Amino acid sequence: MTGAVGQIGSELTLALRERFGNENVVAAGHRTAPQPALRDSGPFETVDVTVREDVDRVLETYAIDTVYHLAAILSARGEENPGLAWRVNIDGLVNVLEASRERNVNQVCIPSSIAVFGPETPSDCAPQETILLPTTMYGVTKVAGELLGEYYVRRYGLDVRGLRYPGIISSETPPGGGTTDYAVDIFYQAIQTGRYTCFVGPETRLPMMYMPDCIKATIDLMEADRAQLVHHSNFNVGSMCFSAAELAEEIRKHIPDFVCEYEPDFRQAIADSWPCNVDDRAAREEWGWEPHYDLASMTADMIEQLSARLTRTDAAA
Ligand code: AKB
Repeated sequence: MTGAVGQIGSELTLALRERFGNENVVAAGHRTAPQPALRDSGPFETVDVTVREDVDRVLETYAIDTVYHLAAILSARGEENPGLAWRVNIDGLVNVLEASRERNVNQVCIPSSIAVFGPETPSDCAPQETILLPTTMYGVTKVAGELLGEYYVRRYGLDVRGLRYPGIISSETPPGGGTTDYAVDIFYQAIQTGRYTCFVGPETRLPMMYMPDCIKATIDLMEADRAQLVHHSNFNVGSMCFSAAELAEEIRKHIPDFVCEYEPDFRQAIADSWPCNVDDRAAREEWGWEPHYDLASMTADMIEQLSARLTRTDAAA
């Protein structure tokens, strides 16, 4: 698991360790120190995916048969440093695909994102096959990543699979550097201070998914019968879709004095370039995708999980 210290990687690693045994899932992170639960439950390696020798060393040492390549620079950070986004998201991906091909790895999971879409894509129910003209470097690298995935399937027979993740909401590891991060930050701030200043406007409506559904989607796709797959590295997966104001309203059902203000910054333009929901019929038909959480059940669970760990620090506490 590259990117194992990140928002999705950290929880996916623990889910896979529970499924396949702690010693059988190697967590690989870059600079950030691993969380104790991750560090203490199984092997951990420091890996820079842009360094081919690092990738080779871990595949070789542990005789890896399946790679989950979660390491990536997300949309907002990618706009601050497009060169870094290209190096990590493309050079890193090519290193992982080449090392996997040469070492006869069975399967490679390469996540994509709703960031492949752009302003020309239909915003309501973005089709599986549609215009992919992203305006961010992150989106550019994700489109190229999907195409590389399909190329490795066709040219080398490598079993590459991937989903177009929407914004992922979770209570364990905070996200970093994404445009959809507001949908997680808002919960921390609502519980800790009762106030949040949102960096996109109240009407901003994006596709989102709760982490348990994200883990389920990823594992279900990886375990799907290969013969049933028409698509490989670019599945749309829908779950929920709400505006920032609707999220704040839902939180207010649990924290009635919660105040949300809006000060859009450069991330507004990125959010505006993405669709508000996606057509995921291919995922439903080819490998049985079905989400479990909606806005109400996700919000209730987030508040329960975070309230057990965080304390309110403001005067209203
Ligand atoms: C981001 O906001 O950049 C990511 C994504 C939608 O891929 N969460």
